[in-house]
Amino acid sequence: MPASHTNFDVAKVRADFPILNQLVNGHPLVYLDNAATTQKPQAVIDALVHYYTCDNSNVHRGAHTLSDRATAKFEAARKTVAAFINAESASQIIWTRGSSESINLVAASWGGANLKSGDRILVSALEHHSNIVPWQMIAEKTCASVVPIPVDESGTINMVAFSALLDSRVKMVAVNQVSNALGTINPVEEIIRLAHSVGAKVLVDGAQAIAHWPVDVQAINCDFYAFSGHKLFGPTGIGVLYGKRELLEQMPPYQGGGEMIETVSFDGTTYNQLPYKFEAGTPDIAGAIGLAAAIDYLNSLDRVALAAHEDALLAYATKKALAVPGLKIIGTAQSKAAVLGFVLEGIHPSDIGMLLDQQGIAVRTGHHCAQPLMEQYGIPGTVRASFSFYNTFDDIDRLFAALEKVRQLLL
Ligand code: C6P
Repeated sequence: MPASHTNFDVAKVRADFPILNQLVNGHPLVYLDNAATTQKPQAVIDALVHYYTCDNSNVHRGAHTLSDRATAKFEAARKTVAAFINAESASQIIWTRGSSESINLVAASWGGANLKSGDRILVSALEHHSNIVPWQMIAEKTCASVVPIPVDESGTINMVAFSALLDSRVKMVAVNQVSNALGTINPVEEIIRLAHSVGAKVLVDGAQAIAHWPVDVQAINCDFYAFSGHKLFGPTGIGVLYGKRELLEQMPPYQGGGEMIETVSFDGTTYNQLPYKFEAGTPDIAGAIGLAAAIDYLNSLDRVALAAHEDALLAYATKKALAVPGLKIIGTAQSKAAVLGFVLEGIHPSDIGMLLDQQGIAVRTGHHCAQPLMEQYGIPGTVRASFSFYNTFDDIDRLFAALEKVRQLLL
């Protein structure tokens, strides 16, 4: 099978990711766990090494050259992110530790200030725990309630049921753009339009979408958008929260500490302007710079070609999966991105994961932090192969050849 079925030059991009070129358990690594975290191109590794070798310093504080340099790069990274998602201004980009912290920030700060008894927060049944639990926590404090938006057998949000849930009690709708467990692409523009028609705000969890196609927060008109750097070829420990300016301005700080204040006295404290109001303490400076390097790298590639390649990988893997006796694909929505989840009759997903690993193939198994969804399917978990643009058709052939060995061994 050729490395690429499209014009996209996979071999060229693979050379940018040194980690891919290694043996695991005596076999060339096949990395199919990109929904958990993506690998890092050399440009990101170089940016981190350069920062710690030449520029390391604290930001916004020091009266010296290194601090000035670190601050300039850190703030330039914020502008890079703003341009990448087409935010109106860099001041609407809040650095966090990742998608989870971004959602927790909105739930605690916006939710704490705006929710009251009887209010409703709608979250889809497809959500990652990070887009369920923070809402449950704030609902408990404010006497609001979290109501699931039903999802059908294919893993598609039931838009009729969603519309029926919308009324003046709904204050927040929190949905992912792509489901991490199934790969379903949700119609976020339509969800946002409908939610806004009853005055609700919308948070989009972009953790699984951001790596796959260009996101335009103004075009989709979301109120908040959350994502993690490590799922976008950047470092772990850095994430992003975008918010509409008027909402961020009204929201109280999330955490207290250095940087988020304007003045502090025992008579009272005033808070810094956006985005610093939400950034207590020394941030992940290297992480922000590394994330900007990842975005620059991605921008240097043809993103239309990347997306087409990933779509072709998913179609090819789906076709192969359908030919495996006893295999059931979990997640068959019409619109899907880069995720193939499945169960194999008679074999536990974690046994499959372990035996694939012995053949050099990295997948994730389990509930994928989406227990309510697994409960709906009546399964403890799935095997999940998730693709990125550096995967090849040969990777997929290797996956299914290894799976056949697992079947022969255990059935
Ligand atoms: N999903 C997966 O293997 P953090 O951990 O904060 O970077 O991202 C949390 C998160 C939020 N929303 C979605 C849709 C996600 O997929 C994730 C992370 C990983 O599916 C790790 S559990």
